[in-house]
Amino acid sequence: MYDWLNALPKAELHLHLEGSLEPELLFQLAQRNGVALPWPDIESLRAAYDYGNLQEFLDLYYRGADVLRTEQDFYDLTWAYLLKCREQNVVHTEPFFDPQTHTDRGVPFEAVLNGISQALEDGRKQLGVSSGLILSFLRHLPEEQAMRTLEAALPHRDAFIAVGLDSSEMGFPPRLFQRVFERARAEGLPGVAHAGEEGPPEYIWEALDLLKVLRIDHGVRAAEDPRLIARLIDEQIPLTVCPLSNTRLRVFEHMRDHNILSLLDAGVKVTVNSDDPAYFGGYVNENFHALYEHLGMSRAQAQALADNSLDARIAR
Ligand code: ES4
Ligand code: ZN
Repeated sequence: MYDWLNALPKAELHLHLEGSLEPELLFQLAQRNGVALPWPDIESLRAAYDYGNLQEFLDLYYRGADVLRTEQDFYDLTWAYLLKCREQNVVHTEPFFDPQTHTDRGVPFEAVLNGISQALEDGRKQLGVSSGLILSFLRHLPEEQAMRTLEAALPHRDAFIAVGLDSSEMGFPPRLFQRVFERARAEGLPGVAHAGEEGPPEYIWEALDLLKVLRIDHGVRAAEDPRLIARLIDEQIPLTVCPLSNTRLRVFEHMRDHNILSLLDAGVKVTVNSDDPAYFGGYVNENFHALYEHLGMSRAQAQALADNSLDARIAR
């Protein structure tokens, strides 16, 4: 079964490039850039990968991203992830990056974008992995700063397939970002948004009705609202679900409690994704393995999840 799952062609639609920064590369870049780290070695960094909630993870994720300084760093980060894609039969990927995490530290927007874009281009040519990049706004910062980020990105409009919304969810509802998503849409950039990971179903309604997103990232708390579930099924709105992320961040206490297969069987267009694989203990295939191991996922269910991922692509 594991070999069969690994061989399934699949797309990854919910992956933060900064969250694919493995400890080995993190330490290598820290040394290359002369950045002092709060962890004496790789083992003590790994020991810190123990989170009680989303915010505890984000604090570590932003700390780790501080080693990314040059265009070459962003190239190396993206290339390492694309090698994983090839290894795991991820034939298509639509990764996020968070420009504000870098520009707020003084790294030029173009250094970030050029490093990532060059790696994605080389991935298409040399690895056969197709891709489309999603520019994600940090929701814990004001909408004006997201708008400024969009303005900085628009001269490179063709480098993107969509805009996204991530970071701390509670207290930062989608309605706060209506204008920036509207502006992006006017430029031909559709939206996706994290919603219903830690936040209530209401945030998913807002992402759909106010931001007019094409997909919901996570969305697992939709299960609390039968009317919302009916709409997701009726409109076949994809949910990019991240099982290992959800258990690591205590959205579900144990994998056997996860609702992804119930949602699938109910007719919701759910997909399997890794979110921040370096921080959550696995890439896409390890997420599929966990569903087999703890939820008894069948081959037919795995095939449907993989088919959904290819079907829910924005870039074609
Ligand atoms: C994230 Cl798991 C998750 N949720 C929200 N924002 C994020 N950024 C990176 N990983
Ligand atoms: Zn995410």
